Amino acid sequence: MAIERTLSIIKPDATARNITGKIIDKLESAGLRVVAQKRTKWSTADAEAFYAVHKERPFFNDLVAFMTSGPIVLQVLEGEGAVLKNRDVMGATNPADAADGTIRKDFAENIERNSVHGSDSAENAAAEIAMCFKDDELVG
Ligand code: IDP
Ligand code: MG
Repeated sequence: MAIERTLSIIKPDATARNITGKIIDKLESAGLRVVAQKRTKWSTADAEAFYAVHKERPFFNDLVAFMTSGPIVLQVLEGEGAVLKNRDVMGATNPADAADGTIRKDFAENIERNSVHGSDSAENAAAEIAMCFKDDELVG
């Protein structure tokens, strides 16, 4: 499988509990490498743009409120099959369904406050990375 890059976000529930290091440890231990990283806080417009694909979903407004409720950590991860590997380490969206050892199984509070985001395809990864970082902020 090819070397890929994917967008990862550590969400406000996790920054609030001071567990960003524990989450990054799981990502790095799985063979993913952080090639860009910044702690920031999204505006409502930022969150609405990022999650535009979900704007018709019933949870959209709550999701935007949650994602703007505190700091987040945006990161680009690189590695063999990084998109799928990151999704594997994250675990299922609902922590009740997440496999043992995954980030969401170990750390998520519920289906919304689930600690991490990860791009779901190579195409979406490229678009999400471009939304969050300039080319010269990626240092492999
Ligand atoms: P994913 O993060 O596993 O890719 P998506 O379906 O893309 O899951 O949903 C984006 C985010 O929206 C989830 O990570 C979670 O924070 C929130 N979310 C998804 N489904 C629900 C729900 O049924 N209720 C509340 N929030 C949800
Ligand atoms: Mg998704």
